[in-house]
Amino acid sequence: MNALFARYALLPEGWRREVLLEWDIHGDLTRVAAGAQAPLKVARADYVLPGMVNLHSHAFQRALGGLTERAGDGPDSFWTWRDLMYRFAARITPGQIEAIAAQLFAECLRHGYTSLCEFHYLQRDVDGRSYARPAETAERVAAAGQAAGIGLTLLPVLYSHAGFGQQALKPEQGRFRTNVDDVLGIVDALGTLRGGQLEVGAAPHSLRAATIDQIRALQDGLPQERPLHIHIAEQQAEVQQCLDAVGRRPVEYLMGEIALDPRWCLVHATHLNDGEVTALAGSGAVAGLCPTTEANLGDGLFPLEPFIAAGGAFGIGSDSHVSQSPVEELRWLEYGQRLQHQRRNVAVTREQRNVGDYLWQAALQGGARAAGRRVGALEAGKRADLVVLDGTHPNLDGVRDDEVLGRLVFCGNDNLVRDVLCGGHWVVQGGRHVAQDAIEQRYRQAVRELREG
Ligand code: NGQ
Ligand code: ZN
Repeated sequence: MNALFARYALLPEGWRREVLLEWDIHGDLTRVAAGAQAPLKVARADYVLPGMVNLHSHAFQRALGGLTERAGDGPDSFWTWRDLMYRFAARITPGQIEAIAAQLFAECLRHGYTSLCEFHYLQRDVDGRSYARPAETAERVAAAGQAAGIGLTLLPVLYSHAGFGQQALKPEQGRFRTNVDDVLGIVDALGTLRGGQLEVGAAPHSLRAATIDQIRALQDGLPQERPLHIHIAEQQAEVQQCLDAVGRRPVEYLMGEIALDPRWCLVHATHLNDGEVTALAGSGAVAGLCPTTEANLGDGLFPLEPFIAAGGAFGIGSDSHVSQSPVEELRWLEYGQRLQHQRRNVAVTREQRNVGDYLWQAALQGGARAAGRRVGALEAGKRADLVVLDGTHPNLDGVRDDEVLGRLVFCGNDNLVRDVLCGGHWVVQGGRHVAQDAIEQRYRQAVRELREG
């Protein structure tokens, strides 16, 4: 039977007791009733959360995680990391992309993500030529999504230049090269895959890699309501290059030229002045925050407190996948602010004083908007995406509903996710992904090939 009875469940209005959840064969929730009677023969759970949205991913980078942590001769930076990443991206095959992505998606599910937005730019063959099917590698990511059972938003990337002023691509960027027509062609080719578990948007890589005219053409050519993502203002050097090129800061420049709305997600948006904070928050666009990668790459800290005060929408992403856990992203998001301001309990509002509850709900709302899919809340009409926590773990033993997310986000390192339902299917049971053995085997094989090749 497609139902679950939760002692406590996090609904849009907050924690509720005795919640009966039902879903249909399409994977949509049909009924969410609090204060219900437990029907006979319906599975029971102690604590149930809506599955989290991972709004920013480059899946292939999962296999590079932890291998760039050795100092070079000069000072290491985002830009020296990027050279290592390019070298890694140069040889990877479509089959390896699929194997790595499936492993990543299974790990994400095991840690409580049920949706993921793939910012997909590795689209050409190793020699820079188009594959016979230009959507080849994107289709591989979609296949991996299906194998793991995660909900996907595929974002084929527009990548035409190496830097501001339409600089020619470097040879090592040859596999990323696309123009607006290429991207719209790939979006079109992926159209047949759209459905409950998959949406297709598009993403200009950055203001470095795409011009404003191209971004406008992409926005105009993409079907209405589809999500648009862009990397922006991640590094101080990028802000300076933008100022030098056009006399305006990246977010200021983008917002001055393109009408941003809730279909947009600005990934990182780390370096903002006060005016940009207010303007971005007011636009309804989502700030795509990736705290573990931003820390790993030495980006800086997002101005979270004024952005929340201005009513801004944000979500979390794991980007380069040094972490596959929403707990770690949310923990670092809050801890970065505490370290910076030398205060506690920063990510709250006047109405919501509970940091864990605020962060989980806010990241769900922003993440759902960025994904452009019916996700992010336990309510009828949304996807049946939920996480059952291990109520027998000592950290959750006897805790009240308003203590659950404090314990989950801010205490310990055990993975408290026991079971995960995604699109109406149980994809994680007892802490294991249902296809874990096969997915891991293919991943190990792919990594072995890459290391030996
Ligand atoms: C990326 N990653 O596209 O993988 C980027 C680095 C760039 C992050 N921004 C490359 N974390 O921005 O040029
Ligand atoms: Zn990125």
